[in-house]
Amino acid sequence: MRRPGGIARPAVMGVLNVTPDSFSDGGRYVSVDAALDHGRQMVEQGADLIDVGGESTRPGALRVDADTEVKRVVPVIADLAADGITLSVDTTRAQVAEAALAAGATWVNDVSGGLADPNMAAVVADAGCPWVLMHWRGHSRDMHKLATYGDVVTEVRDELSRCADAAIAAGVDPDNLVLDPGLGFAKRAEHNWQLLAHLDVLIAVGFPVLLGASRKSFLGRLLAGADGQPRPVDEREDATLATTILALQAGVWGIRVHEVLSTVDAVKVWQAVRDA
Ligand code: PMM
Repeated sequence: MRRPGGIARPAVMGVLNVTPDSFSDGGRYVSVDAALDHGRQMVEQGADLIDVGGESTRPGALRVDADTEVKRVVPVIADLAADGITLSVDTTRAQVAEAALAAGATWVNDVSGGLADPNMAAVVADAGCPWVLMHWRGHSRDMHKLATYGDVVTEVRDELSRCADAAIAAGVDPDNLVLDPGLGFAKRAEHNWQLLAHLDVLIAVGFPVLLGASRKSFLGRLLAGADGQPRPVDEREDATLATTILALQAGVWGIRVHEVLSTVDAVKVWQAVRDA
């Protein structure tokens, strides 16, 4: 089993969005101090790495410029890295990745799978760092209309495999690659459920797989009340945990979550059963 960045399965990646508008934690950690406190708290709770993002990728979100993204993430990364915390930068831009790596991040989490910025592969290859390639078909503003599939499971697998091939051709060490099916990105609810049901198909490609289902809208819709309104974002934690257990059981390497404490508890239960 590969251990990207030395992190063994099951890995827990804690989400730290330093944005005013992310769908689940947007606006909560905009000040550097609040972000630092939350990042440190997630590490105390057992997160293996913290994923710092400065651009919202919520469906329909408008883009911010690269300088704004750098200004949001770099101070947070620099301070948390000084504490010895393992950090990934959640960005699709090579310029932001470069600044984040210089500030102390040691992972790049690219929701575009390397497709958004032709310079990203070279930055990652030069840094020799792990790179999460997430399945993506276009920026948030347009992604809803890109959610058309014949067989979502094999199409996501094949499109991600091409991203991995391109990364390797650009000089990235295969041992540094992690694949992520990108739940909610150019996917309708039924696509997310199908991907969750067939994680084995993506895992069979041979790279560690990361899954991000935490608090996403397909869970909110599943749990809608009698009035048809989706369950609010901060009341989707139990459903998120259910996806975590299913993903671990399917064999993923890691999970990307907002709520670290309950995730680590669930991981411990899963491990105890596995080892019994
Ligand atoms: N989801 C979001 C952002 N970044 N990165 C990866 N690798 N996988 C994901 O599923 C993913 C991601 C969605 O927004 P959030 O940061 O508010 O969860």
